[in-house]
Amino acid sequence: MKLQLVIGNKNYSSWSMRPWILLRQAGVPFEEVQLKFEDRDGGLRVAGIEPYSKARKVPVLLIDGEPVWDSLAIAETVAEMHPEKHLWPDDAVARRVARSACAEMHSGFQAMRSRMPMNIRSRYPGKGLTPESQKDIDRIVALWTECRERFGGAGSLLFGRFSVADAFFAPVVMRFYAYAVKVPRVAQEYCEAVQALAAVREWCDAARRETQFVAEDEPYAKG
Ligand SMILES: N[C@@H](CCC(=O)N[C@@H](CS)C(=O)NCC(=O)O)C(=O)O
Repeated sequence: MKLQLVIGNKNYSSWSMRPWILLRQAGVPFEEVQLKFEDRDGGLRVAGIEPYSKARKVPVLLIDGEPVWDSLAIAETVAEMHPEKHLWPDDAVARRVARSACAEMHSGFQAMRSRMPMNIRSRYPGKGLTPESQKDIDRIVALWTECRERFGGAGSLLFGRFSVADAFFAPVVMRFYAYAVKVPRVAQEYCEAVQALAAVREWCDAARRETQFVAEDEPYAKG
């Protein structure tokens, strides 16, 4: 089966980062198709997305040319295609919590998302911190703490070993780094564990080499 993952700019595209980290860290071979964001009419579009997805958003996973769009659908599909990789926790209770955590991440945290857009090559300590984004951060820290305490025993990630949940929260870890968000020790250690993953290091190295400036994702850049 031929897998192609269509992604946006590695520096900015938090949604694209999730399935890319999932596939790469799990050792599932895929071809990367990278498209570029364009600022257009006060918004953002993905240049050249039309042949890949009617939804016109990245990421898209093409399986023998057939698109799976939306990062959550892609993650479920990859986990289903590779049961031997145990991409969801084996324990049924842990698996329910992992799915809930991913769904909460997928549909929530709008204040943190909009005030602290992912920007891997930049550092804006303290920017974007409002009462609303702090509330999102507090909830994420509480969620991470619960997962680590209840299910993290066997390793340094949310459910011990690597799972879909870590791929989903990797962009949040990079936001916390960019905006120097202060978090308690358990969350800090989790952030370090995610940043040490080979796939995360590879994505971030490539993101730092990108030079394209996308105004829509740069609320704190000068001039
Ligand atoms: N829920 C979608 C969101 C995807 C999304 O919003 N992608 C953004 C880039 S990170 C995009 O393609 N924007 C282009 C547009 O809205 O035209 C997912 O999880 O894949």
